[in-house]
Amino acid sequence: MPVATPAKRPPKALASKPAAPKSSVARGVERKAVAAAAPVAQLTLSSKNYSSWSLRGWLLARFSGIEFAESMIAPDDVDARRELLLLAPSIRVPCLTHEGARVWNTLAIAQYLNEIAPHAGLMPADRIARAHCWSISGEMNSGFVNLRSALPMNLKAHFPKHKIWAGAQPDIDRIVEIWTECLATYGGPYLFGAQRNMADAMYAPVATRFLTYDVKLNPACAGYCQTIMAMPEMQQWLAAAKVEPEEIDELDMDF
Ligand SMILES: N[C@@H](CCC(=O)N[C@@H](CS)C(=O)NCC(=O)O)C(=O)O
Repeated sequence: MPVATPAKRPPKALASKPAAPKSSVARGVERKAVAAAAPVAQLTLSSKNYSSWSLRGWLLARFSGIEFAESMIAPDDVDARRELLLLAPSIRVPCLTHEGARVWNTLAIAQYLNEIAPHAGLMPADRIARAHCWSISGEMNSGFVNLRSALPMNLKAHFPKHKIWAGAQPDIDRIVEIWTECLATYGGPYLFGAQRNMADAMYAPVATRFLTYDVKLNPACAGYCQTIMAMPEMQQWLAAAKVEPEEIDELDMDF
């Protein structure tokens, strides 16, 4: 489980429940256990409601099974941005630091996590499936610009009957084609079969957008969106996003 270390504003959703009083011996044992288990990895993120790349990086880290601390940077915090520059020259999130390594691109994070947690199944074991997985993950990383700008991630919002801008439709059509082919080839419920992997982390924020903006999908793709939303990690992220205080007005209106 990740440990939250907020940089400036503590995310309320991550506050832990008050614990029952413990004896001093029990507290000592607990302190040692906490010290031994302190995560060596730190994942820098911004908004849980709006930052789709943060969600991708966080899902990858959770799928990998590594222990990590979250460091939250408010999107409008100039000082925090300066600190981020020391970690990520791109001044973008997500950024992972781990045992001297700094990794600041989602695909690079996936590759790095796969190296340190090779048995977590972040990438398919089969060479041909792995090539397919990298190809569609790369397509997400570098493409679908119209979809990303026309339908920004906003987990708190729901815009039923949203009118999709025609420029975004080819992106939606291509994603439907990718998902339909994967689900038919590997048998679902995830893109590469029974085990969720890098590709599911890459496309998870697309599933949320399709639901937020009421995008009409074929039954296989609609089912895939539900599979993504039902993942326990996704539920945890959504719960934290829903109580985040930051609001970006332009993204909250029905446009
Ligand atoms: N393809 C990049 C995209 C990273 C990205 O665009 N991150 C956004 C957050 S959603 C960001 O940090 N934008 C700069 C900002 O918020 O100021 C990656 O894989 O990490």
